[in-house]
Amino acid sequence: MTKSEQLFQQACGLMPGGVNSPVRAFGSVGETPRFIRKADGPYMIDVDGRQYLDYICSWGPMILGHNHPVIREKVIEACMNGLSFGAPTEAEVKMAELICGIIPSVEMVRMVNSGTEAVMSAIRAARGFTGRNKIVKFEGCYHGHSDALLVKAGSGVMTAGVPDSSGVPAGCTQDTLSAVYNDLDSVRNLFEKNPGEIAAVIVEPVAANMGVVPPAEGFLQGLRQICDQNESLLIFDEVITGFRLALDGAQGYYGVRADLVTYGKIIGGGMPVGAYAGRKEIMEMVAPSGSVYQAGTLSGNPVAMAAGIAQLTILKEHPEIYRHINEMGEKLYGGIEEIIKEAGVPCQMNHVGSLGSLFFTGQKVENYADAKTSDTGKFARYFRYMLEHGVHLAPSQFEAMFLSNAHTEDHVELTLDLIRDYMKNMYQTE
Ligand code: KE4
Repeated sequence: MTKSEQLFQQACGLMPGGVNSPVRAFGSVGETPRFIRKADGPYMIDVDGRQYLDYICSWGPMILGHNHPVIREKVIEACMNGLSFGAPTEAEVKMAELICGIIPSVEMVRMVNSGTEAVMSAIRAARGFTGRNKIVKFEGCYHGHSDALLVKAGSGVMTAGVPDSSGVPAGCTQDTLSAVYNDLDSVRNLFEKNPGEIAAVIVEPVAANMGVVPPAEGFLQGLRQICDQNESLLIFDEVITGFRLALDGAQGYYGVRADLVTYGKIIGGGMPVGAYAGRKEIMEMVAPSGSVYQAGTLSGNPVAMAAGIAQLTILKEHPEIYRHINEMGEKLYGGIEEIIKEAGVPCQMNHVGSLGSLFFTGQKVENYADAKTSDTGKFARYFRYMLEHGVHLAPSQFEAMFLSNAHTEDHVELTLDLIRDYMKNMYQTE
C-alpha cells in the first residue's frame, strides 16, 4: 500500500470523500489521489517520493510555478509581523492600488477570501445597485458554490433554474436563469421573458469549468450590447482568466468591458484570496459606504496580501511571462491537435492562451451539451496513463489544463511524446 493510499483511507474516515474539495478525490478517474508533500517550479512530489509534471497549478494560482522564491520570501517577511490583525493594513491599500491600476474598468475593489465569496458578493452588489433580482448565468459555467449559482439549466434554457445540489431550496434559485454559452439568442429570449427584472448576466469570459470552451466570435461583445440595452450589469467571472489571459485578463484580451469583475486564484499567489471590483458607483453600494452588506474576518489578510502583491508585481513587471505561457500553450495544445489528427481519434482540443482541454468526443465542443458528449471513461484511461508516466493532469474531463511560467519547451515535448504514444498505441486498444 502506498502512503497516498494509506492517507486516503484515513482521510475518508475524517473528511467527506477524504478531501476538502470534491474534484481532488479523483472520483471520475478511478485512481487514488496523490497526496502531495511539496512542489517546485512545474513539479509536484507526492508522499511516496514520486515526481509529477503538474498541469493543475493549484487550479490556476501558480502561474509563476510552485514555490516561487520571491513570493515565499515576501510571505515569510509578512509572517514576522504577525498573521492577522482585523484592522486595516498598508498591504491592502497596495493590493487595491495594484488591481485598480492594472484593470481599466476597475475603480474600486473589495478583497474577500475565495472566488465563491467574490462572485456571491458581486451578485449581491449588482442586485443592490439595480434593484432587480434575476441573474442570468450559463449552463456549464461554474461560479463557486453559493446557493443561487448552483443551478443547471432545466429542460430548455427558459427554465428559471433548478438546484444542482441537494440542500438548496428552490427559493434560492428561482431568480437564477440559465442560458446556453455562445448562444446570444438564448440570452435575448430570457430578457424578453423577464423585462426589467434582470440585474446582471454573469459569464466566464472563457468557460473553463465544462472543460475549456472559448467564446465564439462576437459572443462577449453581444452580451455587452444586450446588457446595455436592458440596463443590466455584465459581470465577468475572471477567477480563472483574471491576470492569466493577459495582465488585464479577458477584458483586455477580448476588448470587452465588464461592469463588475471577480477574481481569485492568481491574485492570492497561492493564498486564499478573492476580490470583486468595478465602477465606483456600483462598489460604493457595498458596506460600510453603502447598503449592500458583506464582511470577512480574514479579508485582506496581510500575509495573503503579501503573496498576492508579490505575484501581481512580478506579472506587471515582466510582460514576457505572458508571451512565454501563451507560446507554451500554442506549442502544447497545437501539438495535441496535430497528434489527434494524425492518430485519427475522435477528440477535440479547445484552448485559449495557457488554458486548454482535450475532450474525448467526436464533435466540436462549443457549449455544455457538446461537452457532455465526451466519453469520460476514455478520459479516465488517458488520465491514468499520463499519471503513471509522471504527468499530473486535472482529474476530470470537465476541467482545464493550466500552464505556468515554469513550464518549458522540454516539458511540452515530453508531454506531447507521451500523448502521441498514448493516442497511437493505447487509445486503439482501450
Ligand atoms: P473558489 O471558491 O474555489 O476560490 O472559486 C470558485 C470559482 C469561481 N469562478 C470560477 C470561474 C472558478 O473556476 C472557480 C473555482 N474553480 C475550480 C476549478 N474549476 C476550483 C477547484 C475546486 O473546486 O477545487
